[in-house]
Amino acid sequence: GLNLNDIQGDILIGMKKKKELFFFFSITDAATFKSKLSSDIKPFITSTNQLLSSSTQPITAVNIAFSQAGLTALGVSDNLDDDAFTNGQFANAAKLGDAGTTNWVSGFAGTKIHGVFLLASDTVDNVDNELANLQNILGCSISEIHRLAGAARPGDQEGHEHFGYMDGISQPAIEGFTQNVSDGLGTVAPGELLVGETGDSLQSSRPSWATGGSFLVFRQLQQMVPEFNKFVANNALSIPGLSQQENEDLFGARLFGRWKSGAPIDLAPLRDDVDLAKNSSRNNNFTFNHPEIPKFTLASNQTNCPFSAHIRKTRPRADLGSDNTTHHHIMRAGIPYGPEVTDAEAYAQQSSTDPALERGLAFVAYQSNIAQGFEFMQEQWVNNANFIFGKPTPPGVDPIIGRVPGSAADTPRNVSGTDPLNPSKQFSLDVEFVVSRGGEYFFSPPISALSSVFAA
Ligand code: N7H
Repeated sequence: GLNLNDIQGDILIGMKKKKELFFFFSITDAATFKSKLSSDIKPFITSTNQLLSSSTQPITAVNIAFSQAGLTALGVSDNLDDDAFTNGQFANAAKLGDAGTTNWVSGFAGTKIHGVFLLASDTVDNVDNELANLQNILGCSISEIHRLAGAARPGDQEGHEHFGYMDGISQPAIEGFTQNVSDGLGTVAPGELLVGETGDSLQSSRPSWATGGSFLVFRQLQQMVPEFNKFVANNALSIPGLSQQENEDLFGARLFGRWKSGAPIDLAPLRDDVDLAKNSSRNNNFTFNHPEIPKFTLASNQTNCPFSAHIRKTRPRADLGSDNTTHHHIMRAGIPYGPEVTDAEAYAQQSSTDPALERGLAFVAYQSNIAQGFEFMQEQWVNNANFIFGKPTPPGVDPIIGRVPGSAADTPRNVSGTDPLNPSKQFSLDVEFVVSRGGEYFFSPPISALSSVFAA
């Protein structure tokens, strides 16, 4: 079985707190850092087991992860056998489709970042106190490169990301770990998410100390919320019997594959259904196929859900046969960052250029193999206008996060399937709703490694 005392808490279940700080640092004194890490920092690193029971949850949960540059700085020379990790995210920016790296936060550009602390709690004060504690222990052995403060959105928007859609509903269920697997979801082997575990295709070539670790993909993804809202309003559908507002909401929902509530449009194709959204045994119980509908053809029918919808592009379910045999799964653990839209932005229908008003998603994805997980999804599915393959009209790119690699930000991106009355209709998007501000690839090691290979 999995060693849940050794696997860092964020990987399989997420720290799920209202506030989360990502603190990116470089190591300036490796010898001091190593000794503090193994003696004084390690006790603060939160395991999966600690998070699972409310009686052992710390006030502020702490996780730590290292980039390849960080491993090198610490003299950890074992090859983790993941090329994307070894090269770092900056080297892969063009492959991922980022519109150059001019939008990248300067700290992410290059390989300056050695590690990241993830600190999660109910209040900003708790998080700040814990960071001060860690900085006090580490003294001058680290220096700050960048920080990003995430926070759940206020009031009834808690759990929803900045475009207003509920997030975190569909996650891979793990064999032998996830209890109460939702109807409709298959399970994946633990080794798809954890290095060295059953189902890790490179299990035999990983260093043994790395077992139970996971690669953490971090992306700072800026969201252009007023622009998105304006676009949705301007492209309302015209389904008879639906009000103007309903036609607008339906268009937005068809870009994601879920309503703002989280209800899947595959099961609620015309109107939102809040009861369905909240019911965890039903809100993942769909495959995009409808054998119960006479003459329904999976290969060509997108009446319920466009082939290009964000959740269909990132998890095609029946389109690829059995969902759990594709081996392209990630565990998502992101959180929104940045302020709510201001009245002035809403009125102007565009985002302010004030850096203090930047908002988006602090995207976190775990997997045992970055090329098979995040990179495959972004490059082969999301950005590939022909995916899902074999459909009568090319689906186009994912309207939310899809990009045509090598193109400028205002290059039109084609999308089809959004209009159920005319599914072959293509339209072109010349605005980007999600702008990559860059990120880094990290390894979240098993906690035991912090006092063995990392301290040696
Ligand atoms: Fe997505 N969003 O909050 O609007 N995502 N995502 N994502 N995403 C999902 O089903 C969003 C991004 C996946 O299993 C939902 O849990 C935003 C990247 C996957 O059915 C919503 C951004 C990648 C799933 C969003 C963003 C993915 C998923 C529905 C960027 C990987 C699960 C909630 C700012 C390359 C699919 C849910 C499944 C779902 C949003 C980015 C992947 C609402 C705003 C970069 C695998």
